[in-house]
Amino acid sequence: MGFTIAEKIIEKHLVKGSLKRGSEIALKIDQTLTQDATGTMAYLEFETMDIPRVKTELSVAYIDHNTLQSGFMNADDHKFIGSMAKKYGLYFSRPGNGICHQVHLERFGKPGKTLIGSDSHTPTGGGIGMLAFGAGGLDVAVAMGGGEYYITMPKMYKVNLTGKLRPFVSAKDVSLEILRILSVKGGVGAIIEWGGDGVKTLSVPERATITNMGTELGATTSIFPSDEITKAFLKAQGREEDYVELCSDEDAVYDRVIDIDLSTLEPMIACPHSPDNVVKVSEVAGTKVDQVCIGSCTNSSLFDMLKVSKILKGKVVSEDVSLSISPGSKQVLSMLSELGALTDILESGARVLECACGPCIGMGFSPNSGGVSLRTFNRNFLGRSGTKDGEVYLVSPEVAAASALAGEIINPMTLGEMEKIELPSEFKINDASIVKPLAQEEAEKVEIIRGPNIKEFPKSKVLTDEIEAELILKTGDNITTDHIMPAGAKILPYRSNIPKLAEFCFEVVDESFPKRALEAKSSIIVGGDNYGQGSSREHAALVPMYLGVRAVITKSFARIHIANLINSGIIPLTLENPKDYEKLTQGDKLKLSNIMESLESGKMYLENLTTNEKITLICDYTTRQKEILKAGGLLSYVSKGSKN
Ligand code: MIC
Ligand code: SF4
Repeated sequence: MGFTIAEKIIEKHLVKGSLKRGSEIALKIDQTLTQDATGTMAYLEFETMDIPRVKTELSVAYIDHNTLQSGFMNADDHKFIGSMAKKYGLYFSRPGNGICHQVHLERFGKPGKTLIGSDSHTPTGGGIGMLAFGAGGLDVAVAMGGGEYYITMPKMYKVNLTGKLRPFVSAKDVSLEILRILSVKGGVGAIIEWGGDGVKTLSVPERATITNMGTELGATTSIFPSDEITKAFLKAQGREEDYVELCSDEDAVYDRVIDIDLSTLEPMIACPHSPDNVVKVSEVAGTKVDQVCIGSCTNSSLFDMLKVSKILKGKVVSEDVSLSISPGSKQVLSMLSELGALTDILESGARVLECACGPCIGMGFSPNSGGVSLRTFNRNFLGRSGTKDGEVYLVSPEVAAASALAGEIINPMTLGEMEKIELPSEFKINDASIVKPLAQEEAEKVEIIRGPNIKEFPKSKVLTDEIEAELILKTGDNITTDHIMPAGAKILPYRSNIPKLAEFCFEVVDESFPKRALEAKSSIIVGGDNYGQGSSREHAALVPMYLGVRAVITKSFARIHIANLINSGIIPLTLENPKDYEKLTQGDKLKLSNIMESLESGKMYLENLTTNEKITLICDYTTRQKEILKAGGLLSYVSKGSKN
């Protein structure tokens, strides 16, 4: 039996387990990345492991999320992370250098290598044939210390591309089309490999847009072959020596194959408030627009920005629209400037923001009340923009730029000719904003800078054999980590201050949650399907743990979130019969008993003390996960000296 691309990389990095799909495997990790919103916590966790220097081939700490410095908090975190990078042998990408995924692709990613990052869009690296996973900060900290990364060996899906995209149709439309087909949970438990003849028509930035948004499918990761196009990209980045060819075997076995003919696609749009709420742009054309935002790790490459500048050139943005442009990296911005495209963008009346996540994570540029915002981003979850009643749509750069000019949603295919964009054969390389790791001797002398916003890591409780607790919150399906632990300019500065952050937990769902949870002391949350989808933020587990949540019971979980719950010592349980969801009401008194024995048997019984009903729950964990839960979380498990 032949191998898929992912299986080839997994085989080379396998430390434990086998390629049997559905079984637990441990992988050696070559590279790690962190960003600042998850990084502070990841480095606090790394510190407790007492390891003098990172053991990976390469680890990079990026500052790209919390760049609005309104108050000392974010600046404190930047200093902390910078000093950690110096002390422990990491590269440090300074604020302004760009979004982690874009910069990593340009300067560090290598085909055939493994990468984990404390950000769910780390699979962007799959655009150049990396096997790249989003993970919780603690998993990244463990990998920096040389520990393996544990996942369930995924199923393998293949998307077979044929044809070629027409002008004004772009990679983003491919991502939206696959979301329309599969939905936000259609990729759970799978690696999505993109293949077929159509792949040869897609540049690296286009491939990276597609692997980036594979995260929205819930996929474990996404990957493209590494071919001549990858080689040309690496050469243009002055890194031709990093190229290796990678393709799947003819007889590789896939669990599912989906065909997409690129030539038949047309511009697509994800309507509020979910990335899979996809229709054709032509179906909502004419909708008035208040704001347009172009950028984010999905669509901020030079290729995207050049397309935008061509559409804007010589025209003026509608007077009713505010247009923001955030180039993905310093390299992109300075090349736009050299090529004169920045002038075309500025002359159109666009507001150029710094090279960072910005509006994508609610770091400024929130829309007006009830405003319609068209964004080239990857997520449009309720409230994520910072305006609770904002109507956020996800589109390609072409749709965004054309609609910004028109003041309403338009299908750019109606614009006529699109000038062809060629990617340069050489990118402008200037790594001045990347601080290199210090030699060991120098590194040892570095003092860690810790501002007052950096609080101690919260301690989890050792697991008890019985938990009696209140059902403190019952939610519906597809609850995102943005619901559980919202982000945005007001809240993100407290990512290293769990007690303060806790005040905002579930803010968009139920403002009274933090107070009620603290009063209850011990509580249980009940959720529907795909609970915890979206980001990798471990804060969505750490904060509930701090507030006394002992277990979360759902119909199903998203991959990274379930790992984060276990790492935080919260028991994730699934209903054996999803209909039992109806037997649970917020406020019920619940009891879990014989927990230790149940962990072994894989089934746990829940008594609803309020209704006297009994419900069967599944707790089908690996031996390692059981040990982590018993220890009260990964940190206690690791510090107990257990092997990882
Ligand atoms: C996001 O897009 O939601 C984030 C902000 O990048 C998160 C990480 C975080 O919450 O810090 C992600 O995608 O993992
Ligand atoms: Fe940053 Fe947005 Fe990408 Fe998250 S999705 S890494 S916030 S640009």
